[in-house]
Amino acid sequence: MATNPTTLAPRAAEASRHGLDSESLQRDVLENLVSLQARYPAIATPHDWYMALAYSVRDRLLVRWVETVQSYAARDVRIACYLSAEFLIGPQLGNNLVNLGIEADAREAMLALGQDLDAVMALEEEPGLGNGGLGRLAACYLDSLATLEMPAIGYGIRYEFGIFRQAIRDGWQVEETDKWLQKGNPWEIVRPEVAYYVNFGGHTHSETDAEGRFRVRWIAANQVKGVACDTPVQGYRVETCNTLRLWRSEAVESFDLADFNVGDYYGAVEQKVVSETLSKVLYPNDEPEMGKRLRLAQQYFFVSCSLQDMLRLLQQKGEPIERFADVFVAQLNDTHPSIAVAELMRLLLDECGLQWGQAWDITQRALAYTNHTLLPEALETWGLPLFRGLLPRPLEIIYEINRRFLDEVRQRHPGDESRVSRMSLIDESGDRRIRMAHLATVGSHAINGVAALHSTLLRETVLRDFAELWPERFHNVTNGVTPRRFLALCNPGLARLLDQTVGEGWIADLTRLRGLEAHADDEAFQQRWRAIKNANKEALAKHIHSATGVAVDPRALFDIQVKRIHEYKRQHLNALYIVALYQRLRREPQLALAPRCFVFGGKAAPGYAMAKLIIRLINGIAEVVNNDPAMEGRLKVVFFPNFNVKSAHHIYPAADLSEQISTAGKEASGTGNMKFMMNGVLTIGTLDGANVEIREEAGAENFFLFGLHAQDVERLQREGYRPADHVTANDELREALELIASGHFLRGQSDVFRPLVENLTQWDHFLALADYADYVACQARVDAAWQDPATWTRMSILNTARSGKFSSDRAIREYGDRIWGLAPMK
Ligand code: TH1
Repeated sequence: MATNPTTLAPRAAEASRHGLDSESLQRDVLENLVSLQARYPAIATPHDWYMALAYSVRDRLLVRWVETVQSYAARDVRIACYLSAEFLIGPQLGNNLVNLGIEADAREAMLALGQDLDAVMALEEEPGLGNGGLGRLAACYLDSLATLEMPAIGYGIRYEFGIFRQAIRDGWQVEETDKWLQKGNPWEIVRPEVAYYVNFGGHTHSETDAEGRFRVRWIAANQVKGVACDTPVQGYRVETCNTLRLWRSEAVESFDLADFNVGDYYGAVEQKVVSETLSKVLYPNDEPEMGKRLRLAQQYFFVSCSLQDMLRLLQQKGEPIERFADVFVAQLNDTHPSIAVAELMRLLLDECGLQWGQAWDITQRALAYTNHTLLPEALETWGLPLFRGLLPRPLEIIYEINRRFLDEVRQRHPGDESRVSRMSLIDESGDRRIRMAHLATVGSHAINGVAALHSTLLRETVLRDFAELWPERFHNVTNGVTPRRFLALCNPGLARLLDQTVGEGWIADLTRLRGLEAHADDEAFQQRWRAIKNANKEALAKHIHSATGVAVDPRALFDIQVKRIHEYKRQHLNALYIVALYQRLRREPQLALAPRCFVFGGKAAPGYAMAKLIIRLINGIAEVVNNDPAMEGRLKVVFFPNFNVKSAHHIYPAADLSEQISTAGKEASGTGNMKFMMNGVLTIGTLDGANVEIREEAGAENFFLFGLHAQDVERLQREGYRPADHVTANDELREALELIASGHFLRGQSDVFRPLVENLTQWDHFLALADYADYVACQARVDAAWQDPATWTRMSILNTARSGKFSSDRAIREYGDRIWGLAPMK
């Protein structure tokens, strides 16, 4: 590195670098206990010990963090900015220990202080700043960006309340607020000096400035201040420590003052409350959009702060505005940050004084868009009155983008006005609405889907006209997950065996797991493999017992479906099968079926009645099955409450079978499917999302496939699907539906599950009944394979061995190569 006066002198850096050994950790923990928690060992609470250790670990990140930030400022690098309304980062302590390579030292240090590391780690509150897969993906990508030493910043919202806590009362989901910040957050560094103002409401005013140039001024009715709250993101065993920068909203002083001057004290305070509401709570909807004004305000708020921050960093680097897209590339995580297209244009035009052509060129080169869903109800649109009221200037810019874009379409396809209205950024069919996916597509140089099948369907359906116009802009980047958290951290037993078998290199290069294939048939190896799985199952059984009171037998087949509750994910298909099994076993107690324990976990959006009913049904089935002596040793059903990153750590490693049974064409990718695969779990699944590629990698013989293909689903729905035909044709299915409708699983109350059964028999939008028979047949193949431990274990080993593709490191390399023009610095 060239001499840079602002860089820490090597000696100063060395001095502030804390030792990574257990003695120095122990010393620092003790010191922090006193100096930060004001406690001494005899009276320290377990949480005090957690805080003292967390601060000691954080200190070890800080030098790397500061040096990383300095090197990005000083060097000629392109920085990837990942813009996302959600970062489901999960607990930080364990992950930082793994990535720093000091887990064993920390364990030793805590032991010397009379503390158990696992118990201390279990005390960390989960930062639940996301709903599900989309938010967790963003967090996995940050881990890989740092590990690959790629210059990157994550930008999002620092919600005061993350995803709600799910309690189960009388079988129903009850939402409780997530007070994750109550005891403080040791990983966060607030930077009051890094703050920006964001406009809302008011009107615009055109004027000619002193040099005779036309300029637009936005006279806002209201401003909100965004303050940077940073979290370090340490790469795995590297010096790079990147930044996750989340914006917290605050009231703007000057606006208060104006009100104070006219004596409106209460008005001023109210304004303050409104401003702080912006980053108060995460919207708990996964997939379907809400169309709420506050949600749009949140999106604009964090996007504007982030883009302003990038402009400031550009200036700090001494680069001219013309170089913006050479220094930054911003990835839009779904349409939630797609207002960036208009906001970057506004900043370049109104604040930096660029001409339209140049501003548009920079915007398109700087932005790229990832689509995560094709479900029509999840595609974001905003009604014009709402949008105009909140963001009058961005709306004008969107109109101008649209005018120019539609001119281009008309030139390419003269006279094709139906194409023009299909592609317009404004949907004029009903009340006029802005189509955010179109805005993101038009404003980006690259558009991608998240699995091969999804990217193909994206090009053929939702964005077909755009893919025809700009085929070269469309890509696929199949999702990935980090093997640090979802293997090394959560499955230490298996990690040790992998270290011994293929060497420690697998953690940073997951394709090395291929080396396991040679051991797949080795009996001694198989035995060790099974012993690890069994230990994980015993541990999960304990968690299940303490969370639900249900005792499960670790020797049973653990058949697990954990994910958000949604009709397209078809938890009810799984439930129907359990009811059918239950009836079979009652009729034929001698049936040679392997004992199974079905585990469900996942939250329903608070306003999604059918999803909540599915939760109630599962709990109803669990109550009946688990209390029926005839089912003892045969069947168990568990609904694990409040599925989140923390509980996921215990669940993935303990599963035998992973349920990935969405209607083909509906699940864009899935990422839980990958976490299960890495942990040696076999999949029963449809040809949907990344399942297709999982099966390709694992080998068809190591995957339990069933169900309609995406084209069949599309055709059936087009030609008219009649679910009742499947009921008539299948006695077992009919009886299962009747038993549910009778109230058998709700202490005789027959009205409660009626809507669910009627929905299935009349509409069945996600074709659960059409896939039912094949699902049941496939489950019989699962049962047969399970009854032969050598076969099962071989399949399990091969699944782990062939999971290399699903590392987020591979995905991030692809983004770097194909979309960002950014290579790992290593
Ligand atoms: C999910 C997709 O459903 C899932 O298939 C995919 O693996 C994951 O994203 C990551 O790519 C989505 N989550 C959301 C959340 C919201 C809106 C749309 C989607 S798509 C709020």
